[in-house]
This record gives sequence, C-alpha cells and structure tokens, in this order.
Amino acid sequence: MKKNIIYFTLVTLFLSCEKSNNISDPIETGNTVTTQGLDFIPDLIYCDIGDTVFFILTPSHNAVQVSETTYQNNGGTPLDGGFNIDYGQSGYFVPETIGTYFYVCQPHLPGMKARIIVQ
Ligand SMILES: [Cu+2]
Repeated sequence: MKKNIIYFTLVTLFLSCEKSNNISDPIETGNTVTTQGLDFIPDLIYCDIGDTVFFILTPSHNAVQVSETTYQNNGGTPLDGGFNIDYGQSGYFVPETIGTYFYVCQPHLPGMKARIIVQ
C-alpha cells in the first residue's frame, strides 16, 4: 500500500513537471501589455522563445496578430493561426519561434499597433 502511494506521488510529480515544461504554457516573465488611451503599453517587447506575453485589455480594445504586410499597410486582417485577444479580455501568447510578431487593435487603426521581437 505504502509502495503504491510513493509510486502515485512520483507519477504525479513527473506529470506536473512535464506539464510545466510545455513551451506553450504561461510562465511569469514580467512581459505584460496593457492599454493607455489609444496605445498598447509597451508597444515594443523584446523576449525569448518560451517567454509569456500577457495581455490585459480594456473593453474598447482587442489585440489581433497580423502579418508584417498587413501591419505595414495598417490593416486589421487577422493572421491565420495567430493570437487573437478579444475586447476587454485578458490572455497570453507564448512565442515558439524567433522573429517579429505584429499585432493591432482593429478599431483603433492606424495608430494602435505594436510588436513583439523574439530573439
Ligand atoms: Cu484600441
């Protein structure tokens, strides 16, 4: 019986470690995007692969990932498979590859745009 409990504890520990090592799970890194007026604060974040970028949005703003071309053309068309934080929601994004991630607040284009640079 005691052996079973130890085994169960080890399996549980193993599974919980597995879970926290999943790259798409959030970790506390201090990268948080909020809004002020018609701006994302900050509008530029540098981070590493696996870091978590948290979004805390007020009801008039969303945060929709777009392609670089869309971003440069001040468009609001979402990127296929990109992150999309809805109006007034909180959420997070974990970059899994190096590169620049572009996102916009759709109703506040062309001004409300921001970037995450993953190096
Ligand atoms: Cu906005």
